[in-house]
Amino acid sequence: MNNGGNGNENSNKPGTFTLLKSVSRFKAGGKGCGKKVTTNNDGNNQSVNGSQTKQKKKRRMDDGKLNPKTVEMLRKKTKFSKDEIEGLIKIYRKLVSSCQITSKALAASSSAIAKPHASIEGIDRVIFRELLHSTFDIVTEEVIMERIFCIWDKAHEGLPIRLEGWVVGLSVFLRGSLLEKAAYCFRVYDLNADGFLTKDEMFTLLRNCLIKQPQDEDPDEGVRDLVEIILKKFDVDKDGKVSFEDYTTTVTEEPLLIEAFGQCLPNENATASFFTTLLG
Ligand SMILES: [Ca+2]
Ligand SMILES: [Ca+2]
Repeated sequence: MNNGGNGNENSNKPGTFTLLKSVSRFKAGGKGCGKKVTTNNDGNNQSVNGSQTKQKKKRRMDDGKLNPKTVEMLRKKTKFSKDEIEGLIKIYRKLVSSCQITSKALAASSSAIAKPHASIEGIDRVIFRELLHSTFDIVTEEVIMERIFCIWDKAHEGLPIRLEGWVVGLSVFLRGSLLEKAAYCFRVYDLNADGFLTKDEMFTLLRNCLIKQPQDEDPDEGVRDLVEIILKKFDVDKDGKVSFEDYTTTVTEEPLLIEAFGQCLPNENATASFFTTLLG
């Protein structure tokens, strides 16, 4: 006997996902949040102007105020301007509140996946991955998507992404030097985080990148060949695996190889339109 659950299953994705189509939607939600940080709808954002902060309640970030110290701390740690950081904090808050809505919706529709980290404030895996996909055009292997989420926030690996991790991660993702980006990509690819990319890991990462012909006797053969070719390219010290040094040496010589094991960085267009929206 099927009881009540049916209604939910038709719409198995919570409606909040449509919120994530693009960052402009987030911005649209808080019209006027852009640059002009004057008094607005809730009268919440004045603090950035400095003067009106009499009642310093030391509230947490999600109460609407942008703590100038936090903004300044993030500005020092990243390659973003003050305006950009303020915009990123606002997006963070929107994402976090989407996460809360989503976990409630999930809880209502299927109790199995429901409980994740409801108590930890941060951007959860579902929302983050949706953002990577829809805002940054990352179309990549499931395993890479998962790794990007897991390593994004160094201080909270695998947990919902906190504000600092969000902004610092984006700084590398969007504005990192070649070496910073290489360090990030390498962490993504190093599936077991032991400091080396092994043939097995490469195989997992590259497994689906060749189109398999139905008539192929051993469809994995092509992938194994590819792994050998790429290994040869990267394995500078010839020990059969790729260390971070091997990887950076190779990437420094040929920057295009930085994403040889799968896409984990945004392309230029996606980056440009993200900034346009951010400051728009
Ligand atoms: Ca490894
Ligand atoms: Ca090596």
